[in-house]
Amino acid sequence: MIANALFLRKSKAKGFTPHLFRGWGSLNSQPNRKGAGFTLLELLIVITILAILAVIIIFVLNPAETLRKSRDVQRMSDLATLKNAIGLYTTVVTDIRLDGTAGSATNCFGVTQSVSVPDIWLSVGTAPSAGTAVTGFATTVANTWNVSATASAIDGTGWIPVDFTDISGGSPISNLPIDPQNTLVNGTSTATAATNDALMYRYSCRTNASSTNPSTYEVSANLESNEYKNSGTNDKESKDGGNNNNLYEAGTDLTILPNTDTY
Ligand SMILES: [Ca+2]
Ligand SMILES: [Ca+2]
Ligand SMILES: [Ca+2]
Repeated sequence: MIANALFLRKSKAKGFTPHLFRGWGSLNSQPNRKGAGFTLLELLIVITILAILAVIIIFVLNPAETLRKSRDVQRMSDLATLKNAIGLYTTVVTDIRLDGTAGSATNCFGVTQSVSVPDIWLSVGTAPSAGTAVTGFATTVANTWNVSATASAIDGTGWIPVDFTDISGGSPISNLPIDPQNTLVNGTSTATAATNDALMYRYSCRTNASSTNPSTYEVSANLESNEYKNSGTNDKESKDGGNNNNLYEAGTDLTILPNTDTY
């Protein structure tokens, strides 16, 4: 009763209507607790503060962006791994076959990027069903997408047609890295036309008329985080020395894969 009376007095002093809170006094009405309990108002304040803190934590940590960033870090690491592996392959192997065939890599892009049927290899399992003509190409590239059912294989049957088992001493990698999302359909990219939005890896090489064993290639990935993508706070896509500001490019010639959005 004493606690109830104190509560009512407090409530009056703070401008509350006492009869509305008469029942609530039972929360701290046990005589032995001597004010150790909480009023409903105090509980509401604590719950509100916790809710605000939760919103702030979610906003600051931004779990979706954190996941995008970790996938981007994986992509940059994967491309570095591929660059090292292909670099070792072209250094050690005499009969270099960057397009999977012997000779001058005629399935690759031409010297001037103007061959009619250049090949692009993709890490996804299903190729786009139609291509779109792009600047520098004589025709559409609809029938030049290459995908593999055994994408991770390193013996030339994977999504990159290089046979890493040809390296004396063994392949430096046991699997070809695949994009963490590895999907063609994303943003403006559709199952019928690939754009830079597709979260997949791309690879191609360049035919070299003066060499039977051309060794220039490019591999690229689409970065998606607000930190690493084009114009991001730590932009990696437009600052890689390549010709496509919306993809992260690596390799020995970053002008092989087109700089257009749809190709
Ligand atoms: Ca780039
Ligand atoms: Ca991008
Ligand atoms: Ca490029």
